[in-house]
Amino acid sequence: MVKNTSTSVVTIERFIIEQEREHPHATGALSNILADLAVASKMIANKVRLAGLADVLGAEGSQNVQGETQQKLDVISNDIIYKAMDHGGRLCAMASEEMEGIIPIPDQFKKGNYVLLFDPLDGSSNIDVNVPVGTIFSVLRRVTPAGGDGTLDDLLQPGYKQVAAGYVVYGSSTMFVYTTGQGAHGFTLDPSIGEFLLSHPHIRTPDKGRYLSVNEAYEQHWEENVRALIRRYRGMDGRREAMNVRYIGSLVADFHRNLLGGGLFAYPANRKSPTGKLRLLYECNPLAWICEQAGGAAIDGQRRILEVQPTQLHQRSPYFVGSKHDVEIAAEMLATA
Ligand code: P6P
Repeated sequence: MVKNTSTSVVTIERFIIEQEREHPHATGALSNILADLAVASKMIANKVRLAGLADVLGAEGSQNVQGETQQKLDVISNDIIYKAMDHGGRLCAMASEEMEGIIPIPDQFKKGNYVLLFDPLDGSSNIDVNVPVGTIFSVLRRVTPAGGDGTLDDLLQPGYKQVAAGYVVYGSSTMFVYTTGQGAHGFTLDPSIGEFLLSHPHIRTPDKGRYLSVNEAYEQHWEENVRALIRRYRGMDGRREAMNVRYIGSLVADFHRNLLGGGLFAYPANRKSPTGKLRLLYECNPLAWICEQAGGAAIDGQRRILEVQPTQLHQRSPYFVGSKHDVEIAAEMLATA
């Protein structure tokens, strides 16, 4: 785990600009997208912090496209990101877990050359019990001609096409972790000054995991090769020392702990979710890229998840992400039919 040992105070805005300088042809648009997302996440952090007090608890009552009851903070977080990103002139379209179709940029605003996909508040079912939740985002360059509205073609791109990816974990502290392909870097919010400060530069995830994050309640619904894999991670076949099982049921929290401490997060397909539960475009892909940038790996069971060509906005995928050695074990054991 990398801690920032330098005494210099580096804000996320300054870090983004310094990284931009490494790309002489950069226009600054991507930097602005990241800076705007940092502002939106501070606003969401405020809402999450006050969840118990500001009567935003409890379900909104409506259902989202996933058929899940929307928590009030889901809706609020979605609106915060939309309003922070719709007018900057850098995006030509957006997509959110909370909204069925493509989210167009309002007519009165300039259309930019990027698209943003996001899960505004993942793990929201944990909100009422004060378990850490998170925001996840993915940025792609548009593939359709500049100037017009973005289309599904701009959104349905494989994960290796991402130009930026990140997450925010609203936990004991609020952390913003992102990559633009120049390593994965973590920033911790100092609420006394309202700034994200560099705290985890160049995150490296241990090659071999300490933690196993999987919901074993589904064991009866897994394929036999998945059951054998989980038994191996738990040291039950003598081929690997046992990993500690840590499963919060909040993807960003489980992923973040494993990224820093080393671990394997698995959400296999099961008879209830035959293509897995997690969404490829705005959950699996952004976290996979961050993990790879930190030296880890991510597969869907058969191939590198960033190579999967999406066909639907909200498509799901089986997911195995984390320490390289442990993802390699999954690839080996799941290759067998
Ligand atoms: P299960 C939360 O609803 C979520 O999307 C992820 O944050 C989390 O990892 C997963 O679902 C938990 O799913 O089926 O284990 O409760």
